[in-house]
Amino acid sequence: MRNKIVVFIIVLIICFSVVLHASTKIEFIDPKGDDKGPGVYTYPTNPIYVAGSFDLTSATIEDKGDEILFTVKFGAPVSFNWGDFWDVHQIQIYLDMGEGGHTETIPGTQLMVAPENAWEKVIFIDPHTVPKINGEIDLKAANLKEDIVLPSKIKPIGKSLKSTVKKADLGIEGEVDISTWGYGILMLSATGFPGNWCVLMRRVNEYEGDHRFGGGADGAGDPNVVDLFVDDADGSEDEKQIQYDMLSDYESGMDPEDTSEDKLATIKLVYPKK
Ligand SMILES: [Ca+2]
Ligand SMILES: [Ca+2]
Ligand SMILES: [Ca+2]
Repeated sequence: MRNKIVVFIIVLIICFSVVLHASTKIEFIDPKGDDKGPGVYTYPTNPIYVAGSFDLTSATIEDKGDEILFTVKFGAPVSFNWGDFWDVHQIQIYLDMGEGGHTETIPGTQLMVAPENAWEKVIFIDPHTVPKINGEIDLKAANLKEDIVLPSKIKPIGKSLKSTVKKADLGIEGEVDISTWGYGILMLSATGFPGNWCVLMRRVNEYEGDHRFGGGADGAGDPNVVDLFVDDADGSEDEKQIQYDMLSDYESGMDPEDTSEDKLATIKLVYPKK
């Protein structure tokens, strides 16, 4: 009888810890209508860039045991006209998982991360094939290659992209508390014909074009990021201005191949626990 009670208690503890473990879920919210980078970016004019496509609305990060599920939502449904897997979105999720890390971002993003938020891994969510993505990383971001992580599975559905990432691919062994990490979730646009130094992201120019965002610079100093989560990521209206201020603090020359006059903007990541 006593043994049965002990077994019962052990089973209870296991069930309870599984429930606790599976319940680690983080939610971020972003205000609507701030899909204009530093406040002045405009969409490309081609109708494939549907209004709201790049407007982040929310994100959840769920600990699923051996995997982490990242769900990023935005203001218009994903479309499937020309991309290998979907059309226009590229999402990068920078993770500050501990001391130290990188402050530069994937080439072509044209941002820095604040040193106190330096990142260990970035999840790269892009509609091109894995060989194409890896080829671009080898060519343009070899120094970051081991810290750029591709999801094991991506599901484009409705107004969202759901990406499954193996913990092993993040270098994690054993227990981890994902609510202690910092998150930099950026919305860009993907292109199969990027600039020489850009890893598959679409560039922002001074004036918008068929497939170019407008409101930035023709040089390389302006961030090619249309929206991101900032501050507490609770979706309050003041987060729009915080984003605009962060992303507008750049200087750019006129020549995209000459970066000597450029000063990149610096972003801060979002932390669930403060
Ligand atoms: Ca938004
Ligand atoms: Ca770090
Ligand atoms: Ca935002």
